[in-house]
Amino acid sequence: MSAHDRPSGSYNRRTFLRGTAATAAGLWLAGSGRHGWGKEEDDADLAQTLHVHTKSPMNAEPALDTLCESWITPLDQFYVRSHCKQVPQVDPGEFRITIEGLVEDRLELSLEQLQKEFRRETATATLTCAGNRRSRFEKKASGVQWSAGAVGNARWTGVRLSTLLKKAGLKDEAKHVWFESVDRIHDGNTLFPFGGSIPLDKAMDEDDGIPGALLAYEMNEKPLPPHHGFPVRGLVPGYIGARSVKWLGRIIVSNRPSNNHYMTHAYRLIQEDTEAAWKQAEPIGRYPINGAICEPAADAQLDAGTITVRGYALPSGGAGTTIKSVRVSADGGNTWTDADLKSPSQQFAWQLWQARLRVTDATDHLLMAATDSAGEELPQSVPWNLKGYLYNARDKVPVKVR
Ligand SMILES: Nc1nc2c(c(=O)[nH]1)N[C@H]1C(S)=C(S)[C@@H](COP(=O)(O)O)O[C@H]1N2
Ligand SMILES: [Mo]
Repeated sequence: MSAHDRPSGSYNRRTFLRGTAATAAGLWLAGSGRHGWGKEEDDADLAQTLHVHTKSPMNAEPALDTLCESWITPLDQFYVRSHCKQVPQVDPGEFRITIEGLVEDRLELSLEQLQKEFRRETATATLTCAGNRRSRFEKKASGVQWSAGAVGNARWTGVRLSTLLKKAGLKDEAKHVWFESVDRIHDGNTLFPFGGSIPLDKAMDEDDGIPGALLAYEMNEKPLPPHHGFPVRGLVPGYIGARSVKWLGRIIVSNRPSNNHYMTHAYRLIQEDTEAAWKQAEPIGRYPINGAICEPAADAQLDAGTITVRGYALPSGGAGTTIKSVRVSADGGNTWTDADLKSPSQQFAWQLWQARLRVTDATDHLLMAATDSAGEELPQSVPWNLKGYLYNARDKVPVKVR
């Protein structure tokens, strides 16, 4: 049943829901001095704290020195990566999410039901775009030329996906869980929603208290901001950002991976844009280890002597994996200095680090290496791919020393 053909008997309840949810959202909007969802005000706010690559769709990242100041990334420092030209405006009172497909009982839930009828769970997890650090490829890859700021760490609060799937009841053939957004993306003359899927095993993973996936309605204890998926988004710890679908509308349980454009013709590692190449490559799920030097900035002027180097390292996205070590070098990798790990060490979350490093007038770049507890390390180089995904080589920052 859609919002349009609901029997009139449910009118009072819907009006009531709209009232309470809108009041909650209204308080937040008033508190932040905003007047609407996804309007020009939000874009102007973002542009004050983020470097905007493109405005429509909104693609923006923070300055690296500010980014690595805080283990939990403040909302106004959190990168935005959207494919739709306009932020969908969802009335929180009208919002319904459906769980359908290979389930015993189709569910249709309001925001209020999600928030009141299911246990509230909070998970700290780092979200990273598969295109983070794309601009570092020597041969330019297509897409937004991200520096190393398409990554952020937040506390996500919502409902475990597994809880909803269990309530709906899974059929035997169920193997994958699809997420579909309410946004509509133009490509040539077709219009389609953003979407993606994860294997059912990941969705049902409840190890160590960290959910395999969350339907998040809060980010750092605030309602999700419009650009980050208000009112509800998927959040899949350990997977590339593209699988954490914003402005969530439908969840579909299936026996095969989603056939959404962003599963079949994006977020795969290909060398040339042919049907055969897309078919042959696998959709990217888990992200590999990554990391970057956030300070000093590229081309910084330094005095010879001991300097402070800071940055982040993200362990590969497997359960239980944490960063083991970070090292930096001022002489092209001949000698290395261990960095101090400065933040909590958690699976699915980045590690902030800092090192004191001697630079001389022979130093023309700084290098960073890292390893994680799953045995992954930042590679010396990354083979180019057409769409510029998963660049995770040792970071190399050019500097000038006097
Ligand atoms: N509906 C929808 N969900 C989406 C996207 C999008 O364009 N539309 N972008 C994805 C990508 S590629 C990334 S990296 C993350 C970015 O989330 P953020 O903008 O909250 O940082 O959202 C993902 N979810
Ligand atoms: Mo992304």
